[in-house]
Amino acid sequence: MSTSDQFHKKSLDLLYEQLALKGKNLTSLISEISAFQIAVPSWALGAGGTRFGRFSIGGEPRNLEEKLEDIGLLARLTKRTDAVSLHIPWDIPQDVDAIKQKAASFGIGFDAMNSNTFQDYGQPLSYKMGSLSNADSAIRKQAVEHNLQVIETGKSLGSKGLTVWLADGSNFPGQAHFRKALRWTTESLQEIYVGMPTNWKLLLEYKPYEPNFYHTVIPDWGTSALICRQLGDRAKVLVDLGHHLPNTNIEQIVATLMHQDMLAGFHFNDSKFGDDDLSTGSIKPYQLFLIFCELIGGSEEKAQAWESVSWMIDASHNTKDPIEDLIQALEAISQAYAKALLVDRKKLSQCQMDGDAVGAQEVIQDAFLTDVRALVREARIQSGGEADPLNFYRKEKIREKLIAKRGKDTQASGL
Ligand SMILES: [Mn+2]
Repeated sequence: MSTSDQFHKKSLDLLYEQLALKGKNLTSLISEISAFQIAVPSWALGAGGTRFGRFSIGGEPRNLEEKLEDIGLLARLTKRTDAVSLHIPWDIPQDVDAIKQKAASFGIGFDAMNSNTFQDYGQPLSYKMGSLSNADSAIRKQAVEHNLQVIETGKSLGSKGLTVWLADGSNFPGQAHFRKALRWTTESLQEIYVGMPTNWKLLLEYKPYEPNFYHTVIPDWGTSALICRQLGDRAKVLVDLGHHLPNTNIEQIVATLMHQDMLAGFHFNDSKFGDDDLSTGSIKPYQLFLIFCELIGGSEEKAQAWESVSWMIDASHNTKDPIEDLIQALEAISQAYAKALLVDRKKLSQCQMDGDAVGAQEVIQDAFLTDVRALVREARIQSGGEADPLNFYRKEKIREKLIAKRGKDTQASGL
């Protein structure tokens, strides 16, 4: 037995005994961790960039088929992802049946579709001054039709959702009419909403700034929720962790949205200052854990069903190998989830009722400070994944093999 296998066995035995003393069942924890799957977007497999430049990592997937191969590899190593979220027009499937077959061969399904009206990509009219909120009705119509086309593509693939993130906004005071922009956006989204099949949901994302730096049409969860209310029950708010101003209480937003059955899903990433697209859990693991505490609480207390929430990683890998970064992100998400599962919710509830702030903090931090790495690793092993995916990836020299096969200067579609 290797040293790392021995270490794992000892850690797991210890954890098993400790959790048994706390009345926790290791088997059910492992099955809950194993069942939690997170989608990977089609734009996450290439080196990301900033507006200042982009540095290729070599061996990047050259087409959708190769992106699926990379996600298939991730799925095989980690057993924590079973779906791809496609971005249109970056990844339009040329042969739908072949793409479906390829994805199925890796056990990969199709999560929510992503439309793109934040850049010009060969369409007749420019989105420079906005898309769904544009003052020109012909541009709004074009943007609506793009979204309807994305829905059609998604239907053929078996997707069940449309994610809309709008870059619309303005850079200078006076440039845009706030109320008109909001009304036009809502009207455009209404046209898109009625074009969705009845078993689909619309995930409406928000972002406080960037690429516009004075005003964003949908800057926060409240504005997104207001619009969703006007659309219908199948429109819900999408929370992207990086799309908040520093120190925003995101766990409270999650609780509030679940209270209204309005949480569509999550985009996982992390940030220090703003939308930095850093690896999930790399900056604020405690925040991630607290978010999972609210998610589990909201689901257990029947505010909103766990199954109704979509999960996806949405990060940019400017300096890391994207596959390594995704392995780390999936691990961090599983750890946060596992820790949140350890919270003694009965005790916490009692502390809350008693006004025992000290006791409540002890309960929360007892779970957070538990080392759950062996638990997450064991869940992965039992699911048939690699014990240590990152180590396996490096030892097998997978990036080097991808460079040999695809070339050193390949560039995946995306930003
Ligand atoms: Mn996002």
